Amino acid sequence: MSDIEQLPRLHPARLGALPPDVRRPGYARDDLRAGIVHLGIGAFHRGHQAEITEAAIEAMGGDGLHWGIIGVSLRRPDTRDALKPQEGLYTLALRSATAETLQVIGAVLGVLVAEEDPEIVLDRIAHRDTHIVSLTVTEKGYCHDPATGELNRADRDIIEDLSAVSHPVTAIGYLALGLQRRMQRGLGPVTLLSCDNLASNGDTLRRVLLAFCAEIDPALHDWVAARCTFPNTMVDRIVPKTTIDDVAHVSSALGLYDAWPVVGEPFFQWVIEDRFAAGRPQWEAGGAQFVADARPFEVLKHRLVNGSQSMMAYMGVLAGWATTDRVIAQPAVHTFISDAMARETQPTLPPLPGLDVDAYRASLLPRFTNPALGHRTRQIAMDGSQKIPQRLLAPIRDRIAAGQPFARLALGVAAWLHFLRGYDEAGNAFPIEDPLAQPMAAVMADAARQTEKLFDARTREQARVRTIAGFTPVFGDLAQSAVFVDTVAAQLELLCAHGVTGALTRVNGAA
Ligand code: CS2
Repeated sequence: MSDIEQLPRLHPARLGALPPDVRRPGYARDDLRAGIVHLGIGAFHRGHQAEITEAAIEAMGGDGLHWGIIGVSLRRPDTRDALKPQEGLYTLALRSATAETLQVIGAVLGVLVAEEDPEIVLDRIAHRDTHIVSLTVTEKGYCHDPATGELNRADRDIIEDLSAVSHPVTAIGYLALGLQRRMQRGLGPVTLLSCDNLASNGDTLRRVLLAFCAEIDPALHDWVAARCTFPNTMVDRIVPKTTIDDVAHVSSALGLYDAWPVVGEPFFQWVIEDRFAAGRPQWEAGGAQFVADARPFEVLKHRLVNGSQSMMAYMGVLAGWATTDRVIAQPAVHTFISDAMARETQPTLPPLPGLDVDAYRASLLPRFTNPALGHRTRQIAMDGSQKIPQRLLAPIRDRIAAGQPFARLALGVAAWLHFLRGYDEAGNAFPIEDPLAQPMAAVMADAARQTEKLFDARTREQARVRTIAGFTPVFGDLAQSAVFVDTVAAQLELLCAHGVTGALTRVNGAA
């Protein structure tokens, strides 16, 4: 047992022992009841929505006390195991380069592990006090086809959930059965609130859930379609995976052992369409913005924030830069990301009335530079098949449609393809963590076979990219676009010949 673990455990009875500068729940937590069920209680939810819910609970006085959160982990028990002895309490550490604030959050009342006890999760969704079911299950948790946003009926877990629907394995299966139970109990509808980085996340959730419901119970399909709402949301805060060092640092600052704090940046944004079927917390008290249409904000964020992060991640993994602050500290990357955002991505954005997009864009580089976060490139690089379509391919399509160049965004795509080989520039191998890793590996192997006899580098890379882009679940019809194939192939050729730094220097020097 480490010294830290010997400290008294963070617990509601010990809140009085916290140092005075650590914020703590400013409401009668004993009276807090659950009104929200959250599927996928990872670091992001605890570092984002839960903090804002805490602010709403405080601001709403007695009315806030029915907006506590029951978190659900679909499979892993680790969050429940860490938070149970703490009765749900955990610390949020917000770090900039020069300062850190600590806040003990009380909004999460408990965590359920679906795999251990599916019934209790379904009952909670079907509880009369539940008004919102929110989700951060990552992009792949929607079991959709990334190129079209439709339910992926070939997904193994979806096939399983459709054939044996009493013990689901997917979030979609849990939602469908939980809502079916609500309908059967004669309870009212809920709001289904997606907080993942998917294009039109609410619309996508609605589409896949309704497709699933139609298969198992047409009456349920009609009930959900008519009564539940699915607001689109844009969520933003960088919340890396918590490390052992974070646990030690936060616990010693508290003087109490917190087994699983969360670390994030001070920046926060949450833009939500105000369409709630059964009420909502006053999240504006914590800084959330309510709008009629959140989709332009999603496009802004996925393309500028996440697109830049993904490009930095693949280049970083290839070149051996472990965290994003190290990547962006390379002058060639700094120039590249600034130019990619300003010259290629920003012109593709939809109108955003009232938003100063230049200022928004300028605010991103300091966020990426934050050295206190240690945001790992390997973490961001995961699940590229689910991320690249909305982050890089969507703006590329817009550039192609407008007849505009996109060499920088193409270098981002080429870096992903290069990363998919599974080894870095120093020859170190790494695993590809991606739900489509297997079919993509097959496509890559196919491309390698088809091109092994092509000795002209450009012809070879073109043939390679054309074959890989034929993988329609990710690329849609982009293999048909000669300019897409040629531009990505040219960048892949640069990466193969000159490595990340060499390719960046050449692209930075181009018009
Ligand atoms: C990151 C995001 O891991 C990733 O894919 O790009 O988690 C990113 O940090 C957040 O979306 C920022 O809001």
